[in-house]
Amino acid sequence: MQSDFTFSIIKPNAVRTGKTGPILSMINEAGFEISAIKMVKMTLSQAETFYEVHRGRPFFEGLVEFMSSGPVVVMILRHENAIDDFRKLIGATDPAKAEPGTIRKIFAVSVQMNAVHGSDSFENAAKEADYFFSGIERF
Ligand code: IDP
Ligand code: MG
Repeated sequence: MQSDFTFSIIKPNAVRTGKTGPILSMINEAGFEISAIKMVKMTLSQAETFYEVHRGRPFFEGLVEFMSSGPVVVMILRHENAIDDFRKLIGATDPAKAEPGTIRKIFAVSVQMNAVHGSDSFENAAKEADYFFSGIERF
């Protein structure tokens, strides 16, 4: 489905190693407009809620532990066809399979620590944006 916004997270590994600026710069150069942004540190239980759809998968526990291990940058990004275009900009989940020049290819250190999250559908983008941002925090 077409959508004019998506939701993204710069994951703890990337924030911790000083990649926030370079990643924001790539997002900016690709033409996405930041319509909400802040830094948060999720509790384990908040990360579990965010990744609820993956509960039961073999990687779930490691993932939520990782995502609550340090601050992340959460944002709402505007662009025509935002969801698909942003997934193209970040590349495949597994950085080994990501296209050259994608954010994950450049900044991921493993499948788990793959630098960024991008919503996979309009419904999830709306839900994820609402999970982190109140009305007065988005423009
Ligand atoms: P996506 O982030 O590309 O949408 P999902 O399948 O939704 O990928 O998985 C959510 C996140 O869970 C991934 O971004 C990655 O951090 C982690 N993950 C997915 N599959 C694996 C795996 O096989 N091993 C370790 N972590 C994984
Ligand atoms: Mg996903």
